[in-house]
This record gives sequence, structure tokens and C-alpha cells, in this order.
Amino acid sequence: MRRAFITGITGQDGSYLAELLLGKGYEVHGLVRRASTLNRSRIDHLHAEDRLHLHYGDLTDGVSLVNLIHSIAPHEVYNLGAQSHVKVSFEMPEYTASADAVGTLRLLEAIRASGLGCRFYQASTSEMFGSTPPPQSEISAFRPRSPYGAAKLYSHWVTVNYREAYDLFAVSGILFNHESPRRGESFVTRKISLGVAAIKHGVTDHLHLGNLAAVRDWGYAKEYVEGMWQMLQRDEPEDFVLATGTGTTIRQFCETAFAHAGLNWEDHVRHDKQYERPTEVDALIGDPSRAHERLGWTARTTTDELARLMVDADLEAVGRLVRDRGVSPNLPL
Ligand code: NAP
Ligand code: G4F
Repeated sequence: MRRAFITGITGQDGSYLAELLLGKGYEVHGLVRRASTLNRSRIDHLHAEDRLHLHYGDLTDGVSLVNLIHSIAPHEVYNLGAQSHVKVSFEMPEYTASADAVGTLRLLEAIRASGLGCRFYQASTSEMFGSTPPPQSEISAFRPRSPYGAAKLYSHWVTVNYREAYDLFAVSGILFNHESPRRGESFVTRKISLGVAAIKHGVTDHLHLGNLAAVRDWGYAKEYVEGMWQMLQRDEPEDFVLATGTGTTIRQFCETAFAHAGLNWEDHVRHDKQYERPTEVDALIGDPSRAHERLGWTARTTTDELARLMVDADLEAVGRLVRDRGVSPNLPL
């Protein structure tokens, strides 16, 4: 039986990847952080699986990584764990560097020292392209515009270096934004879909957002984890961009999401400077040609379809909260 080790298993992507790998017959091991309350809601539905094992550890704690690689002896390692919020990285730059940059080095060192020869996937990001104009591909220049982007760029290059220096099967997936009903509530798409649902159910009347002009290339997370797995099944290690190839502004996303619930976004969205960043990434639109040609991977869900499916999921979830509790739920808007 193949064994996979996933850091970030409690996150959006980790939960979809765990489902995918369990469905393929893998034994799945996940790294979880100790918290004062359990935050495993995205993987709760997998707990009955006897092939799922969770282990305490942290990317900022090298000893835990060495011990886990040694005891699990995985065939595949997916490094999805990260402080993944760009705005927060300006407020916590040092922690972001420790988890998102040095954390990858700690994990790669644990793998190298183990001599196990496991395959390694690094969750690289389109945020590394920063101010490089679109379309961005595997050969575009990296010009990060945030502590998060800079930390991820270190991880990207150290992954390339461990591949070249130690002949590890180590690859980076350079993923453009991907979302789902499991997206964290403080990322803009989920903030919008939750906001639409809250407004529709009468919980609130407005939603505060920052810069509406930025362009992002938004796909459906469930499809992107398939690409991660495919990258580790190849004969030779290679880095790939995963994206839809289409750009959409935050304003357009709002328009689609509010319209799906029969609302006009301009009646409800208010500007709030606190959600703007010291430096913004203006436009990210990926060129996924290499992934089409060499992996056979393609994004199937358009950004408009994604917006609608997220609104549907939140209308249902918020509606249930309002019905069950009979009070206005405290939503993180
Ligand atoms: P997410 O929902 O924010 O999940 C992040 C995961 O990392 C969570 O499981 C979190 O654990 C864990 N984590 C945070 N700090 C950690 C630490 N110090 N040690 C161990 N684990 C830690 O992120 P996502 O959207 O699933 O993204 C997955 C990965 O892809 C991330 O590395 C992200 O930077 C990268 N990425 C995401 C996108 C995107 O659009 N979603 C695009 C490109 C790249 P807790 O649950 O305990 O907080
Ligand atoms: O949803 P966002 O926070 O995502 P961002 O910054 O693009 O980062 C996400 O995608 C990266 C891939 O490129 C990942 F690596 C990263 O981990 C994360 O998953 O913001 C998207 C855009 C930005 O331009 C931001 O300024 O939306 C704008 N925005 C406007 N109002 C807002 C808000 N973003 C957030 N989070 N909250 C707002 O109220």
C-alpha cells in the first residue's frame, strides 16, 4: 500500500488531497498542529477511515518532521502547510518566513537525511510572480510583492536545489488561486460568497472589501489537487503551472456572486482601507499549456461557475445556521 504524508491536511487543499489519495487506496498520514480547540472540520468526514492517521507536529519544529518522516516512511510527501494569507504575512513576516520558507527546508532535510527517496511536492504559488505582467508561465520572472511571496520563492528554489543537488524527485506546483466552499473565510472569494449568503438571509446588509480592481485567475481547488498527484506520478520531476488561463477582477466576481442570489453588489459592498495591502499584486493570469500537454490536466470549472457553486454552498450553510439556532450567526465578515 502506498503511503503519503501531507502537511496542511486540515486546510482547504489538504482536505481535498486526503480524499483523493484515500480514494486511490493510499494510507494517508497528516501533520496537525496542536490548538486549544480542534480545527479539523474539513476532514471530520474522513475520521472513520482506518487508512487516515494524524500526527502532531509543526513546520517550525524540525525535530517533529525528522521523527515523522522516519516513522511513517512515506512514498510521497505533499508540503501544503503554510501561513497562506498574503495580508497576514505583512503583519507576521518573521513567522511566515519560518513556516513557509525554512519549514520547507526543514522538511527537505528530513527527507534527504532519511535516505528514503520519497517523492516531494512543494505548494508553490502564483504570488511569486508578483509584478511580472500576465500571462505567467513556468519560465516567467519571479518578482514577489509580499513577505509570503518571498518566503514561497525561497521554498520554490530550495526545492529545485534539492532536486539538482541530491537527485530527489522534488517538484513545485505553481498554482494560481483556487477556491471552494472549504476556502478559508478571510480570503476574498469566500468572504464574498459568505457575505452574499448573510445578506440574503438578513443577517447583515453589507460587506467590507479592499481593492476591487485586482485580477486573479480563480479555479476549483478539488481539480487542482488532482494535478498535484499527477506531478508526482511522472517518470521525471518537473515543475508545472496550474491555472484556468482566465483573469477576473474582484469587482466582476462580486457581480456574479451577488447576481446569483438576485442581489446587486453595488447596493451592499463598502470599501474599507484596512483590507488593502502595502504592495498589491495587480494581475495574475496563468498559462497552463505545459500542464495540458504533459500532464493532460485542465481546469474544468470556470470562475463564474465557481462563484455560483460557492454562493449555493454558503446560502445552504448560513440558512441552516439561521434555522437551527433561530438567531443571527456570528459570521467572520
Ligand atoms: P489553507 O487552507 O490556509 O491551509 C493551510 C494549512 O497549513 C492548514 O492545514 C494549516 O493548519 C497548516 N499550517 C499553517 N501553519 C503551519 C505550520 N507552522 N506547521 C504546519 N502546518 C501549518 O491553505 P490552502 O488554500 O489549502 O493552500 C495549501 C497550500 O498551497 C499552502 O501552502 C498555500 O500557501 C499554497 N497555495 C494556495 C493557493 C490557493 O489559492 N489556495 C494557491 C497557491 C499556493 P491549521 O489548520 O492548524 O491552521
Ligand atoms: O483572496 P486573497 O486574499 O488571495 P491572494 O492574496 O491572491 O492569495 C491567495 O492566492 C495565492 C495564489 O496567488 C496563494 F498563494 C495564497 O496562499 C492565497 O491563497 O486576495 C485576492 C485579491 C487581492 O488582490 C486582495 O487585495 O483580493 C483583494 N481583496 C479585496 N478585498 C481582498 C479583500 N482580499 C481579502 N483577503 N480580503 C478582502 O477584504
